[in-house]
Formats: sequence, C-alpha cells, structure tokens
Amino acid sequence: MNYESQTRNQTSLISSGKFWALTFLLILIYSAFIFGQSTIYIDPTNSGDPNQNGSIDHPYDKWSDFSFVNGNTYLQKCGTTYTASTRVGIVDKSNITLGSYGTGAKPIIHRATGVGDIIGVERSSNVIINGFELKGDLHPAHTNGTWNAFGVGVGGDYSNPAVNHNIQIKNCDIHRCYCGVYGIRYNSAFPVSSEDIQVINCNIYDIDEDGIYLDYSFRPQIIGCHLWDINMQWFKGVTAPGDGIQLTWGCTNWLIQDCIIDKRSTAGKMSVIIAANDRTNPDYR
Ligand SMILES: [Ca+2]
Ligand SMILES: [Ca+2]
Repeated sequence: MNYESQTRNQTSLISSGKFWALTFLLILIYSAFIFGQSTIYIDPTNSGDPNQNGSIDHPYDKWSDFSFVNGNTYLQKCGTTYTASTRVGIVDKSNITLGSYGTGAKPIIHRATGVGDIIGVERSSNVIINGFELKGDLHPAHTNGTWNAFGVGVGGDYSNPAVNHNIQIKNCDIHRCYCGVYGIRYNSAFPVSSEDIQVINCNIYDIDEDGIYLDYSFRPQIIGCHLWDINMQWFKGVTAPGDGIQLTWGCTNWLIQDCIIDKRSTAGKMSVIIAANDRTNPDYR
C-alpha cells in the first residue's frame, strides 16, 4: 500500500457512516457503564440478611438503608409491608422510579408513627411512583381518631424556588391519611409550587380532609381516579373542610378526567373545587 492510497483510506474511514455509527455505539456502551442505571430491591422481610446490598438476592429491608441515585429504579416486593416512622423522601433528584417486583398484592408503605408525608417529593423531576398501597395511622397527638399522614407530598419549598416537574403517582391505593396527594407553595415569593403533577388510576379513600389538594400547580392532571370516604373529619368532631379534589390559588391548565368522586358517606364541602386561580399571571395563562 503506498502512502497516497493509505491516506485516502483513512479519509474515507473518517467520512464513513459505519465508522461514526460504531463510535456512537461505543460511546453509548461506555456511558451505560459510567452512568449505569440500576435497579434496587427492597424486601422488608429480609431483615436478618447481613449481606443486604439491594440486589434481588440480598434486598434491603428498609427504604432508609440507601440514598436515592438519579436514574435508578427502586422496587419493593409485592405482598410485603414496610413500616415507616419517617417519610420516604425524594429530594433534588431526577428520573427515579418506585415500583414493585414479584407477584401478589401491592407492596404497602405504612406510616405507622410520626406525622407527615408517606412519600415526599421535593425539587425533583421525572419521578414515577407506581403500584403502592400507602397508608397512614392514628395521629399521635390527637384523641379524636384523625390520621397522621399525607399520602404523597409534592409541594414546593420555603426557601428554594425550584419545584417538582413531571411527578407521576399511578396505580396507588392511598388511605388512612389526612390528605391523599398534597402540594402547596409554602413561600408566597415563588409563583408556582409544582408542574405536571399526574395522579393516574389511584384509589384515594378514608381521608380526613381533601383527597387531592394542590395550589399554585401548573398543569396538574388527575385521570381515572376513584375517591371515596373523603372529609372523614366530619365524624371526628372538628372542622371538616374536606373536598374530593381542590385545585386552588394559582392552579392553571388543569385536567380532571374519568374520575369518580363519591361523597355519599360524609356531608359538607365539595366533590371538586377549582377556585381563586389567578388568570392574570402571564406565566401560566
Ligand atoms: Ca437494612
Ligand atoms: Ca378543602
């Protein structure tokens, strides 16, 4: 091979589609190694295993055993109950999926003690919570039978204007809670509390106040949900301001579709409140 033909071959290699396709493939493979997306397994019954590492053979027994990593999927075993005294918190994260593995009933996260969210999502994007039973318990400081927990908290922050984007809560049963899905703005200096909160195909029942309450939420979508036994404070001798769905104070571009909101069991308040939303806000018309 003389020099001229070798140069020509190199030139044609650089300009060939195959070369670049292979290079791109190699980059993809290296990226997959470097930014590997992992699946982490949680089985609350595996508490005696000293080799817990989140693998399917040695699953963690607690959601508090690890920190969330962007891009990862976290699966709790079907038919198990995780008993929690603090929330499962997803804060400043992206592309996180929570789901289940195995067969049987939806895995349960039971906020048995303490007060607050069962799952709390803050300043995060592209989070999926799929196929859980989330249940609270009796409020530790009350004697009238009120519940201690918010099923999923998706609100804003007191000091940081960053908000949640694209949070999907789907195929979940949420009950024995003060509120099923709850997201408020907290700081009046910020124009919005969340964007693209989606509640899809969920059963929300035995709720003290509102089934779903969002304020300053841009493009909330509530689709195919069944809500019943809402506003149970009606039976607990206290003010009972519970509604099926309340989208208020600056919620815009909302969608409520194919939902059943059954208010037969309690009196007072509304099935749906869409109220006091600021149509003059130029960002959210
Ligand atoms: Ca553990
Ligand atoms: Ca309300």
